[in-house]
Amino acid sequence: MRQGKVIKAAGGFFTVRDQAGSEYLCRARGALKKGKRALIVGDEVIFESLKEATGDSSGEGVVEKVLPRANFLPRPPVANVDQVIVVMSLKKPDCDWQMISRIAVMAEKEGLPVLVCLNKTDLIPPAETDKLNELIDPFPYPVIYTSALSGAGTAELKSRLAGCCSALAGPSGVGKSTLLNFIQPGLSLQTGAVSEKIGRGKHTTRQAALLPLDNGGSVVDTPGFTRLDFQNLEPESLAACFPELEALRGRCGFRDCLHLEEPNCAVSEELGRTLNPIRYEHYKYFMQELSR
Ligand SMILES: Nc1nc2c(ncn2[C@@H]2O[C@H](COP(=O)(O)OP(=O)(O)OP(=O)(O)O)[C@@H](O)[C@H]2O)c(=O)[nH]1
Ligand SMILES: [Mg+2]
Ligand SMILES: [Zn+2]
Repeated sequence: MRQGKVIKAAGGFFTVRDQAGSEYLCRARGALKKGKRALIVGDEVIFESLKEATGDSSGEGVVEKVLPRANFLPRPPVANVDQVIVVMSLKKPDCDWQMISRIAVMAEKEGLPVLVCLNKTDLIPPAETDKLNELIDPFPYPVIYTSALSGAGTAELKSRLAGCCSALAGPSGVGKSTLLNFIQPGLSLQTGAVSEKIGRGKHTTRQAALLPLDNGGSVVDTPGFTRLDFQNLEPESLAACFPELEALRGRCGFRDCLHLEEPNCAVSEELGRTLNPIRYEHYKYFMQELSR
């Protein structure tokens, strides 16, 4: 038996990479194939290589067991990452600020650090930079600006990927795969033009794949989405996924304050100070969505 990591899952087959870097195309035992307990990218598994006897290290295998997940991102399903990088383009498609909060909530729920990457800076006239800084300022997360066209900011992005496993998440067409190709040309990931008519990506990346990087890190390139619904999130848990609201814990009149319209809610004091109105709007919007 060997231990390895699922780096790709497609059509009932799982590519598993062992500690030595050899890859095995595996099938999985019954319950691990489909449904709730299905294997996903990032899973640590115990598998058996069918080619071991012949001394061929790369070949087919069978996954026997999945080890407990340290964390789990539902959309697309990815397990055991160390950080989430929210990728947005500034133009083509336009930046979806609320989507940044949405993805961040998913990450916070799993206790994962968030980094925001604003891509396609080459499409923004320098005069608009100040306005951009203002728009991103409400988010309590580190931000890097990149252009996969000019390469600006990509060295910093690469250094942020070193030594850990990151998941890239963001809408289709924002440049996730293009950025990774710039950082490590050998990856040769497929990229696709953004539709001129609707200004959206065309869902070029179809499956999540875990890619080893030459700086000791690894990254999961994921398919972009147009919608992202919360899963397994209770309204009472939402405030804990907004660091600036979590910081108010214990300061409201009610211990289980939902920070909506309760009397003696600390939000009334902090709104416009430590709590940015835009982020609070996102919170209230998500709250409504979760209460439906
Ligand atoms: N001008 C400009 N275009 C970029 C940049 N990054 C990516 N693009 C273009 O944006 C389009 C979409 O890029 P992809 O890398 O396929 O986007 P993606 O986020 O991987 O999209 P999905 O795989 O569909 O989720 C391609 O035509 C890229 O050439 C950038 O920094 N500047
Ligand atoms: Mg892609
Ligand atoms: Zn409150």
